[in-house]
Amino acid sequence: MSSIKTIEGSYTLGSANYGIAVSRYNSFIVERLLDGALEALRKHGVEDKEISIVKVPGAFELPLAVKAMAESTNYDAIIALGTVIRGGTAHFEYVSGECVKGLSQVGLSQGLPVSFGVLTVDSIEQAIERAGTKAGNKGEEAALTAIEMLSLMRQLQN
Ligand code: INI
Repeated sequence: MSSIKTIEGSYTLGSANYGIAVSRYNSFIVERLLDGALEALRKHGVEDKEISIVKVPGAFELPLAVKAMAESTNYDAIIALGTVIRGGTAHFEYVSGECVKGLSQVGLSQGLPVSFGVLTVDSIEQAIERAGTKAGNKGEEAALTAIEMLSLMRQLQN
């Protein structure tokens, strides 16, 4: 029998506080991502009192809000939700690039899980597909990732 130890997160962990940062731009899509994230958290036993929602204007603003949330130490994991559509903006690359870079920096510098639930797509059709229709729900996926990564971090930091 191998003596190699494997450490992996799971969806069962004690109580935890989750912050969800939501950008209002393309809100008709982002609200579906939020529905998916809330459903996933509740399905895994997270209570509503353990969830806070913070709203910002657009995906570009997500990193700053998530940084402040992380620094507040009120949250064990943060889920960032937004939608950037290439067809809808000439500065797609800037908005999506700064958003992903900023969110990943916050997670690394603050040492807490920050899930990337931001759709970066070519068209509204692709966004709809990834917001709970044909191709899953990116918000649900991000929430599940937050739970799993928090469980992993708790094991690694023990
Ligand atoms: N913000 C988004 O979240 N998605 C977009 O598709 C988008 N477009 O198309 O421009 C967008 N722009 C706004 C941006 O995030 C900032 O709010 C704005 O530039 C002010 O800083």
